Amino acid sequence: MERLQQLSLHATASTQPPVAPPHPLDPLTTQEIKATSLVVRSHYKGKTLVFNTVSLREPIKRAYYDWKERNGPKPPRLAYFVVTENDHVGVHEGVVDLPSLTVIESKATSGVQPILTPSDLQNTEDIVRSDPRVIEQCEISGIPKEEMKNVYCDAWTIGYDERWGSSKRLQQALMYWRSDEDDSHYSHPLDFCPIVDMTEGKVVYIDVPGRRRKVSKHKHSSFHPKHISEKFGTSENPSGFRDDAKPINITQPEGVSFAMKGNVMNWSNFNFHIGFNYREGIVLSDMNYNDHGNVRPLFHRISLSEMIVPYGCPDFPHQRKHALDIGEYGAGNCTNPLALGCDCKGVIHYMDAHFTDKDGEPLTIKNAVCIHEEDDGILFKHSDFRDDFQTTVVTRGKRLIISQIFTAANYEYCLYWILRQDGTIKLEIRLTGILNTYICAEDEDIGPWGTVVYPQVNAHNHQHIFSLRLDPRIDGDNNSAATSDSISGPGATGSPENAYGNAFCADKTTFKTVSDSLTQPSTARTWDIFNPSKINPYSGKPSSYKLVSTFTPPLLAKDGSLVKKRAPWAAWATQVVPYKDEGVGYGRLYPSGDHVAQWSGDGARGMREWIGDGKDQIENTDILFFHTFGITHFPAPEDFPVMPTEIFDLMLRPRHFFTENPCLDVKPSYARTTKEVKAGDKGVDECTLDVDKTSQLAFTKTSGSCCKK
Ligand code: ABN
Ligand code: CU
Repeated sequence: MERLQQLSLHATASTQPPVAPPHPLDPLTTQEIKATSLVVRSHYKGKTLVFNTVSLREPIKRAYYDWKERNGPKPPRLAYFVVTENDHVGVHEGVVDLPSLTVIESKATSGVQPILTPSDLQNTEDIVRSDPRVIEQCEISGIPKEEMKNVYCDAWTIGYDERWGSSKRLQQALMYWRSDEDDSHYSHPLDFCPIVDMTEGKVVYIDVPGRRRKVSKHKHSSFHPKHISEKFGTSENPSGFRDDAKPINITQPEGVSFAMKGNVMNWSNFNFHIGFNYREGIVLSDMNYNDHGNVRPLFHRISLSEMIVPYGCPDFPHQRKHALDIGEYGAGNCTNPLALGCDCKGVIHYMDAHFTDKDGEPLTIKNAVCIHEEDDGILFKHSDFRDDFQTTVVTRGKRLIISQIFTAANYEYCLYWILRQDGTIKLEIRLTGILNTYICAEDEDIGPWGTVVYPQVNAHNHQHIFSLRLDPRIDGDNNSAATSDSISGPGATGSPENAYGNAFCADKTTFKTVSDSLTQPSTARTWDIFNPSKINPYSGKPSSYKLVSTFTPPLLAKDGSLVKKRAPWAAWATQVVPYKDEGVGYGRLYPSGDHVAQWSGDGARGMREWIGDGKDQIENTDILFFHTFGITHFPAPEDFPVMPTEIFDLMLRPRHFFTENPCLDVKPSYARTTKEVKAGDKGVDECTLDVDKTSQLAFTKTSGSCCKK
């Protein structure tokens, strides 16, 4: 308490506002976080506060472009905060104006709880281990009380449990046992689930199943090098690792071909701002493409706005396992520091991420965002068969990758935002880490709801479903969206309109209202986001970005389920709503609501509110395009004890945006015209010019020469 008083005295004494970073979308600096918490402390003087969130309140879109494009003033520098107070359950949130060091908005919201931070999850194990009723349950499971130090739990938000609703700030503790500190505990789940009141710091209930299962006596299944050595090591090869580990090194002798001015990236005609926040993690904003001097807007903002991992076991209390990892924990809060040479290879630029700790002190994750380039294979190529393919052009591409990795207790999500030189924007997700597991008895029939991935380990079926939020600005603020279906031509084979039966075309249906935009995927479906006022002079079609996304599983939870109530957006592949400056992050950011933890799913929040009666007009106006994608995961033994990365992706491709291949101006690696071939001229040859000094033949000593002479 003494420390708190000291800090609040400091708050009133501090008159100097922190220096703002250069760009209005730059995340808060550590000084700004500290200044915010001092102001907040003095605002709530006398209260015992726990800091939960201090993050940039981004400027509203109009204010941003007034500054950026219309010579207007710099938008106000604002910090958004959430604190909890011991005598009030719910969310205390507000906004601090940093230049004046004043709280300009504050409110208390009940019916929900704030996002859980890593620090909220760190004490739970100690609380659980020392609770006498948990010790008793461990004894029933076959773990004597002297062994409590070997009992572990993954602390999850309770999601929503109607026995308590949102009246207390609760966690469910998914229980496990290790025989040794270095074990992976996921091969030894326990069968009961304590509920912990975070404010009281105590266990309030324990869910105990009807059928008891003793902890498994099988050896732990782990994956660290010492366990691999124990498992596979031989006297000739004690490590047990495969003997094929020749290094693959990446060389970029001249460094990178991107430039960063603060957080603003310039790369191969793309220009955009890279932001990062506690919740969405990486945010790409104000993205433009320089089309031979004409700077054309693409997207105002791109981010992952929510996700849900619903599990499919119908038995109580497994219905509670449906983590909304972005809204309940934060892809930013859970982000990893990345290591050069392992997480990221090549020439890397890193960005740190700054959050608040529970005392309002800045907390920094070093190297949270990795920015680098990779060779991207062939960008385009054509050879002429007339001279045995000697007339040729082959141009290699490179790609820019902005990535982060976050840990959601058991799983790792590796997020790669990838730009290609043809204007394509890709998102690739690599899912790794460990399955969430539950115990099964040796003789148990677990039914169709999971897979036995190791003796006595049941991994329940589940889905990993994301919401991609796009705030498009394709050639301007007013955009439309449409489905684009590949369809066979009308009429039967032999009919006048399709005499040979081979006809097919793209059938585009523009969304007029929000209801029209609530679409489902089909095998032949893509979606277009376009500017109806900007027509391509060649194709006569509007300037577009096409969303190509094939990892689009149906939401398997039914109407009335907690999952569908709390993540209504997950039931549609797309939802397009008008942009509005409203909500915690201005501009309809979070489709499961501003505060997700312990939301019952009732009432109109987030996407349900934005859809409303579905009648809002969304044609040729400022729209937000949400896309649901992901995978359904039926676990298998190959996913255990740690899962090899499972990859899923989507892309946004320019279509009718350019008047020709936009990367013709990328220099080829090798090109010869027919005349050059006839005259024996070299043409463009980056191979024999010894530019590529590192390529070589695998089984001879000859180096260079990738190309036929
Ligand atoms: N998957 C649930 C979760 C995420 C982050 C931290 C704890 C639990
Ligand atoms: Cu999974």
